[in-house]
Amino acid sequence: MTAMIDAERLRKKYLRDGMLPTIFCNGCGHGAAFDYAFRAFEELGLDMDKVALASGIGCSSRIPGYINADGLHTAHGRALAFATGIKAANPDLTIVVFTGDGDCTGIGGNHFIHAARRNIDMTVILLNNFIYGMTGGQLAPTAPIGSISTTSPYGNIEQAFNICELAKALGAAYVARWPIFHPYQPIKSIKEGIQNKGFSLIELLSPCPTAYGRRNKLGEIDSLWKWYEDNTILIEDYEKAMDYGTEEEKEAVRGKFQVGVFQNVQKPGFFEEYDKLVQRIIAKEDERKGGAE
Ligand SMILES: Cc1ncc(C[n+]2csc(CCOP(=O)(O)OP(=O)(O)O)c2C)c(N)n1
Ligand code: SF4
Repeated sequence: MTAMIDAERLRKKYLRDGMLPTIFCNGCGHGAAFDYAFRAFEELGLDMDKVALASGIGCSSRIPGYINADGLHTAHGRALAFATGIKAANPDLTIVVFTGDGDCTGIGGNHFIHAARRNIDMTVILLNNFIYGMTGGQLAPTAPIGSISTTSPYGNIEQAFNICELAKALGAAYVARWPIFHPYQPIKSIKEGIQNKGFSLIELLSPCPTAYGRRNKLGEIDSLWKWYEDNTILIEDYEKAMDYGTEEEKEAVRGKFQVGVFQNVQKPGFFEEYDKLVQRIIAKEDERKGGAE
C-alpha cells in the first residue's frame, strides 16, 4: 500500500513549500520522520483540519513547521504539556507531537512521565539521536555509556534512559521503537499509535552525523547509518537469544537496542475518565437537588 502512494502528490499535499529547504544537515535522520508521518496520515485518511501538531525546541522539533497542518512550536521540553492543553480544549482533534530525546526526556522528562501515566490520547514521535543536536552536541539522557559530547569530552559515565521501557512501565497504551532507515515499520507504528486512543510513543533512532556521529567517530554517513543496523535487534530475536542462546549468542545481542512493538493495549484515557467523573458529579448533584425539593 505505502509503496503505491504517489510521492509527488503527497509532497504537494503535506509539505509547506515556503518552508523548504529544511534545516537538516546531510545524513540527518530527522527528515524521514515527517515523510513517514504524512504517509501514515494519508493511509489513515485523516482530515488534516482535525489534526494538531505540537513540538518543543530542537532540530527534531522543527518538523511541524514543514507540515501543512495547524501546530504549536512551543518552548523547549513543553511539547507534551501544550499537547495536553490542546486535547483538553478540543478532544476531537488527533494530536501528534514531534520531539527530540533532549526535549522529551531531558528538560521535558517530567511532562513525558505524567502524560504517559495519565494515558493522554496523543501520538508522540520521538527522534532519539543520543544528543542535543541543535545546540551543538551536549550530552542527552539517552546517550550510551562512553558517548563523547561537548559536556562529556572523556566519555559519558551516566546510565542512559531506555525510553520505551520507561513508557511501558508507566502504562502507555502503545510503545514502539524503530531505526529510522526502515520505512515500513515506523509508518505502520505511527498509524497504530494514532488509532490507539491513548498515549502512544514511537521512538525512532535517528542518526545525527554532525553532533554525535562525527564526535563518536562513527564514520561517514553510510557507515553511521550502518551502525544503527548493526546495533539494533528485534525484540523477539533478543529474547530468544537471551532465553535459549549460548553465552556467545547472549553476548552478541547484549547492549543492542531492541526494536519492535513493546506494548499495544486498549485502556481508558484521562479525558474519558474525567468526563465520566464530571457526569457522576452532575448526577449526584441533580439527585441531591431533587431530594431537597
Ligand atoms: C529553556 C531552554 N533551555 C535550553 C534551550 C537550548 N536548547 C535548544 S534545543 C536544545 C536541545 C535539543 O535537543 P533534542 O531535543 O535532542 O533535539 P535535536 O536537536 O537533537 O533534534 C537545547 C538545549 C532552550 N531553547 N530553552
Ligand atoms: S545537528 Fe544533528 S540533529 Fe540537527 S539537523 Fe544536523 S544532523 Fe540533524
